[in-house]
Amino acid sequence: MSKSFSRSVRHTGLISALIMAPCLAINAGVVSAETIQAQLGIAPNVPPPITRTQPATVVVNLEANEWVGPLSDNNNYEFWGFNKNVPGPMIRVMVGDTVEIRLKNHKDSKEAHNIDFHAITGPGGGASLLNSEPGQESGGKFKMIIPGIFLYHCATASPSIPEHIANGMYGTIVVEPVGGLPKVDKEFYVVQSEFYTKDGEKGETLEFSFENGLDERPSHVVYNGNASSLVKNPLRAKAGNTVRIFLTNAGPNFVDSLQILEQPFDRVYSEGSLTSPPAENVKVTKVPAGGAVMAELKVKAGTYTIVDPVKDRKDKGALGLLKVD
Ligand SMILES: [Cu+2]
Repeated sequence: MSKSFSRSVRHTGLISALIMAPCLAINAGVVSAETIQAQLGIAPNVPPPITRTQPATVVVNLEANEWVGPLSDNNNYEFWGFNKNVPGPMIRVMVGDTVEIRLKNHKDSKEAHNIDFHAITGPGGGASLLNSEPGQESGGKFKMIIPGIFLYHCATASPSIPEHIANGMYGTIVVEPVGGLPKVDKEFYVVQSEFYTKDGEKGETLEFSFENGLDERPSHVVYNGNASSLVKNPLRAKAGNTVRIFLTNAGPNFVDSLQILEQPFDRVYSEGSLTSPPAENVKVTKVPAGGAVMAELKVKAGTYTIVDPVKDRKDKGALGLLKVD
């Protein structure tokens, strides 16, 4: 166990396809990989691409929070999330890195929280190591062995895993393949998700509805945790830029359809795979619940409309803008 962990750490451990020794120096004479602090991207911002050529130990500090904040122009909501933002930060690492996750659950939380990383090979995606009661901290070290774009989410069973997800406890981790991703001009981080609220008047703070969740009847389908996040604050690029969107579908129920009304995507890396060749010239791509996509297009001047065109989802918030100067 790392000495840098605080005394309140309850669990620590290491999961990969091969269980690693708790020290990175495998043999005498081999120097440990450098330890660096992760640069976290707060949506729609993306952490910078990996320029390292050697794996590192990347420390990621996350905090579980419960707070009241705006879900739409009309209503607040009782969010649960990571680092007091929905979605939680985007984490960017590379194959071969050891990711050291430290999850603190804020002392004012009412619930226990943890994290299941879809990037992690092993039982529960590390969730059992990261269980944190209010006011406590947990940690684990995980070796990244599979490249791709992956969801991470809280997987605490009480009151139910879907409730933790539906309240906002998710984010994205990108594990770059060796050699990195092709360079582009602009990158954006977007998470689509559903919220299931009880009815409420304008101005009221809305509460989670377990029944509407069971019935798969969301009141809101949104990008980046708010029904007007990408309309009030459009994504911005310049004419001639190649734009890359990392879009994760946190669900918890719907399969998303991702479309830009004005132009097909030049390339779509489906289902979060960064090692399969991209599909080219795609107008609408689907993103399963718990899945992700990397979609790229070269843009001209104008305003582009990002939308999930299914039924009335755009009226529930699944609408965004990309403005190109
Ligand atoms: Cu949780």
